[in-house]
This record gives sequence, C-alpha cells and structure tokens, in this order.
Amino acid sequence: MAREIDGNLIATGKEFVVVAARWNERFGEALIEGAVDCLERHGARSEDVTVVRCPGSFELPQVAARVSDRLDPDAVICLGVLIRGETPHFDYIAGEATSGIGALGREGDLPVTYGVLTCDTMEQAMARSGSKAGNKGAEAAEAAIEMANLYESIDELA
Ligand code: DLZ
Repeated sequence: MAREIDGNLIATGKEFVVVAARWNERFGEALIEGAVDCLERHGARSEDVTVVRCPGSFELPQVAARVSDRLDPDAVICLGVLIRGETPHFDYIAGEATSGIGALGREGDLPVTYGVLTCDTMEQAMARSGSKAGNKGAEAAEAAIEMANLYESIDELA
C-alpha cells in the first residue's frame, strides 16, 4: 500500500505570525480576527500568535520574509485587501504581493499562506471578510496549520 502523509489541523504547540496590510483597514481587521480566531480554536495559545501590520499589500512579501527570518515561526499567514481602482495600480500591487508570497513559500523554509483579497468592489471585500462568502483570513490560517503539520510530517520521514 502506498505511504500517505498529510497535515492535521492541530495548532497546539505551534507558533504563527500573521502579517496584515493596513489598506482597506475595516476589511483587513476582519481578516485578522478570522485568522486569529481560527488559530486559537485549533489550539494555538494566544501568546504563540503574533500579528504584524504593514503599510499595504505590496509590502507583505518583504515583511513576511523578515519575520520568517527573525521570529522563526512554524508558519506565516499573509493578509491584505486590494480593491480595484481606475488605474493599473491594483494589478501591479496584486502581482507583486501574489508572486512575492509564492516565491517566499517556495524559496524559504516555512509555509507562507495567502489571504489576500483581490476585489472589484467593497461588497466583494465585505462578503469575503466575514459574511456570505466566509472569511479568507480564517481560510489562510487553516491552511497554515495544515502546512505546518505537513512540513513536520515530511521532515520526520526525511
Ligand atoms: C497604493 C495602494 C493602492 C492604490 N491600493 C491598495 C489596496 O487596495 N490595497 C493595499 O493593500 N494596498 C494598496 N496600496 C498600497 C500599496 O500596497 C503600498 O503600500 C504602497 O504603494 C507603498 O509602497
């Protein structure tokens, strides 16, 4: 039978850093709340969860790299809210945030998860930060717990 490994959703004993952009703060704070609540519900102690705020989503990969290096958590969760305006600014920032977070996850040693909303309207941001379409901060936190445990399982096999 094939050997199978996966990551469980137990956050007990693990340390997490939530890096959150301040832009569109109302929705951003709701994402942070969803993420922290999810981590604690899965067993993380509040003292093992650190929230770091940065100016905007463009800076998320930079700050995530810094906290990975200096704080050495089990996983980093990146949260931001981008709402499309009339210029291509949105696309540049979304591109940098997305590819930067992905690159950090691939090239670094830690799982880095992606809870960045890329919305056309405030209504879409509202729906994804706590109401109809769920809370993407909580989803990114849950992925971080699974990834932290998955990396641990992989390391045990190595
Ligand atoms: C400049 C800018 C704009 C126009 N829109 C957003 C946004 O919707 N969401 C977000 O997180 N950040 C935005 N920013 C700020 C940039 O991410 C960045 O902080 C600044 O360009 C400074 O480097």
